[in-house]
Amino acid sequence: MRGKLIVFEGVEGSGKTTQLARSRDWLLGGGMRSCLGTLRDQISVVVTREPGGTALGLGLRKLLLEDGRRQDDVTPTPAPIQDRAELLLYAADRAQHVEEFLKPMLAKGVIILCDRYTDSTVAYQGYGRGLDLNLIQQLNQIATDGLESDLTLWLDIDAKTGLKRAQQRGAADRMEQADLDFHRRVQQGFTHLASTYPQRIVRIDASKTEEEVHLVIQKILRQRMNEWFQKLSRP
Ligand code: Z5A
Repeated sequence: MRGKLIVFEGVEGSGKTTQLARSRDWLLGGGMRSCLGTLRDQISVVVTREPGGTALGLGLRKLLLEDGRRQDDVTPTPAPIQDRAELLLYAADRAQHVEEFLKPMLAKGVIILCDRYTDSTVAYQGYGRGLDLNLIQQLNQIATDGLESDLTLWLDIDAKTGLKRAQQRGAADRMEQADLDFHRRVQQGFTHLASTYPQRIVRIDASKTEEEVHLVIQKILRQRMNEWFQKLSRP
């Protein structure tokens, strides 16, 4: 039996990471039993993310998202990462992640919860940075070797509220210093993707409380797991 790839997407501060962790805890803590019955014992759940789901990816994540300079660092300040270079680094991270982690896990029948995937590239590098959307689609195809998510949960929140939440949490990284217009374009990207791929992407109102959002996700996961595994769990 093939596993399933479930992706969490959204702008910064949408609550993806929080909800991914809660979904994992729920699935492992009894949610899977209620959906899968005895099949539960044969299916496991793993979490991963992009960028940074492999050792190579962790290095790329550092390059992409951290300034990485100590106070006593005397090396010259590196030039900013150019938009096309950024796009290719995300693609390299994904190609490695797909081959090293996602495909083998799916082949073992594992349920994968993944923090960001191809839609982030469309939203951030396409809508946010303004790079060619056809080019991004081709690059996503190359990086994934055609591997699409089975379900993408899009946590929809307006960019300003998301940024406020992310800023309250701690230090801003490279992306969070970009202006609000950028994040609004990213949000438009996710909106467009959700209307283009309604079978794959489910919109979730992420402006609600953490608990309310979690209950909505639980309901969707229960429904999908029943659809995916019902036949298998019948005696
Ligand atoms: N990126 C890209 O450009 N292209 C690509 O192809 C890919 C990625 C794959 C890293 O992503 C960056 O990479 C990202 C896009 C870019 N840009 N940035 N920066 P990341 O997922 O690792 O980091 P992030 O997007 O910045 O995620 P985040 O800031 O960790 O946000 P989040 O995961 O959506 O939210 P959270 O950490 O769960 O919650 C944020 C805070 O809000 C936290 O204090 C929570 O306690 C709080 N929170 C959560 N839910 C709620 C609710 N419901 N109400 C109130 N407060 C809440």
